[in-house]
Amino acid sequence: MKRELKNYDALRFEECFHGGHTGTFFKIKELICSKQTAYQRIDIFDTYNVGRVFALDGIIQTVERFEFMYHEMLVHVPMFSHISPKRVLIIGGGDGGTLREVIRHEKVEEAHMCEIDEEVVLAAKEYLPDLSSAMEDDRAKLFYTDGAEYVSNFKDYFDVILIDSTDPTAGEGGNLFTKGFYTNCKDALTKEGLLVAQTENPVYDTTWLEMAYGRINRAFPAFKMYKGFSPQYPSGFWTYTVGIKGEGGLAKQRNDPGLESALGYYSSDIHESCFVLPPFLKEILKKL
Ligand code: AG3
Repeated sequence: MKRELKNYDALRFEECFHGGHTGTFFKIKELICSKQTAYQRIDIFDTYNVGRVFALDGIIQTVERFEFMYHEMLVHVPMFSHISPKRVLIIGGGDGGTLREVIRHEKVEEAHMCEIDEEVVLAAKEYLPDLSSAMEDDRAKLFYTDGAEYVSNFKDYFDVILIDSTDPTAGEGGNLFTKGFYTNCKDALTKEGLLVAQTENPVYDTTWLEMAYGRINRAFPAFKMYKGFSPQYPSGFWTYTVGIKGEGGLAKQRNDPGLESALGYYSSDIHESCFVLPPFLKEILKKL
């Protein structure tokens, strides 16, 4: 007789982080897609309580129920800090969550998304419709090539650049993060342009955070870190680093009541408070 699969005997997915001594697990309700591409391994599965999960080389990229917290913070902090962001470049971001938030800003005329692995985009279109919907928008322009190379073709063009990469140690993330890359990003930005990169958690292993922060710091005249809560990733405490090209700071420049009332994490208060960092983290940054 066929026995129904119960939550307690389901298969499980584990992301092991930082030496393999700690990690996050999800019980798998149904495996949706699992494939090796030319660049990395894609896994998408359904869970019992947090919707679908999308991972690259075993590193969690998106958890449907929580992804809004990460994507809203990556996008709306720089987008509301810029007086008029018309041209935006996303590097990575193949699941479409970042693009979706960018497209919500009516002033945006062009949103380029440069994702090296087209298979990620195809999988997101098929299996993650809530994230990938904005890919159909007329203002969205999708490119499947190396982000570092793509950005080097532009001078004084983008108002905001968003780096929505996977971990530098996983898949294709690694080659994006040289000082030369950040300098090319600065050159591709307009006078008051802003770059934001997700810079991982400040808790388990801060090697990557320190490296990215240090390099953005050297490539841009001004820079700042902010924090957000992102339960889908290790520790839930997430950091973002901004490179500021012009004179404008990072105060909120505009109100958009229609958009803001539809958001679940970002707000004017969050915008102001996210730049307040705890002493232990300031201590780490002081050394860089
Ligand atoms: N970008 C950030 C992935 C990093 C997650 N790190 C981890 N799970 N250890 C994800 C892309 C979402 N659009």
